[in-house]
Amino acid sequence: MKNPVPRAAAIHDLSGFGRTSLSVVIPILSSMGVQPCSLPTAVLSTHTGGFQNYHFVDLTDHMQAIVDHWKAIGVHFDAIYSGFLGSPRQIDIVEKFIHDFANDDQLILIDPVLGDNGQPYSTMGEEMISKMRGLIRHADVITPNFTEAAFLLDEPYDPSISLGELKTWTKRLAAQGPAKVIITSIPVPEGKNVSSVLAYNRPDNRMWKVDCSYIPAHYPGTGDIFASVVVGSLLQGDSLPIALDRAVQFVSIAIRSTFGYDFPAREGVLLERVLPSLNAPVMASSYQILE
Ligand code: PXL
Repeated sequence: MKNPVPRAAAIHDLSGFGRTSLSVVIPILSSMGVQPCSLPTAVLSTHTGGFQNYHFVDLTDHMQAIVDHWKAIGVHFDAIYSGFLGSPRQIDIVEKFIHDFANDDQLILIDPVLGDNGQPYSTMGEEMISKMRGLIRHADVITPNFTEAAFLLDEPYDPSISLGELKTWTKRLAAQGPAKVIITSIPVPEGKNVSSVLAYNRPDNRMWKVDCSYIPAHYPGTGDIFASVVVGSLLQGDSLPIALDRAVQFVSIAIRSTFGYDFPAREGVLLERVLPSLNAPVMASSYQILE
């Protein structure tokens, strides 16, 4: 039986304070008319970016039991969406999840969270990077940032990379399995305060780029927000360049709505202020066609 609204398995941690992971994934998917089903990887008092002494409960040992129950009651997913994973064993569980719940006409988006600004996150060693290379083979869509794309391809992190070289990166990543590759946070050396996002669709060999004006503030969770909007948009039937546009515009408006306030960036963007804009029709589009 077809689900009355699209249903997505959301495999992320739950950080209670600070707007990252399930705390942003659930409201965004719900706002976009997608039912989120959480498979939590861990529960934390706060996310790890900018907070000390957070309490962390690893749920790795409980994940398979949750999955087994879902299997027993015959849950059908229209999408499988994973983000921050805490250990190589969790990557194995996600891989098995995809194998067990795969069906035709399903969206599998893997956000290969590994690092940023040329550096791996503290929990991401060589083994995590190598296991993530295996996991993305099972995805339809991946959303690495520029740093993660370099790690996945075993390329040096070079912010002065040319657009031509980046285009080959998207194709090399797509050759590993995913039909759609979106690389975010690409530095634009000649443009001050801009970064860009590149998307490639392997089946028809087309590529798009969106430039974003950069605000000098870093808010944790914007990668999770970006990927969640892409999931919602694709499940609504949008094309890849429109999904890209909607995700870039939503992250930009969320950051701009937040920047004027004087409060700690570690608390994340003021998602509650901008969430209703996800229900607005697509009014403006800024993607450029590259190929
Ligand atoms: O993707 C952001 C994120 C997710 N989960 C945890 C984090 C962060 C960012 O800091 O710490 C636990």
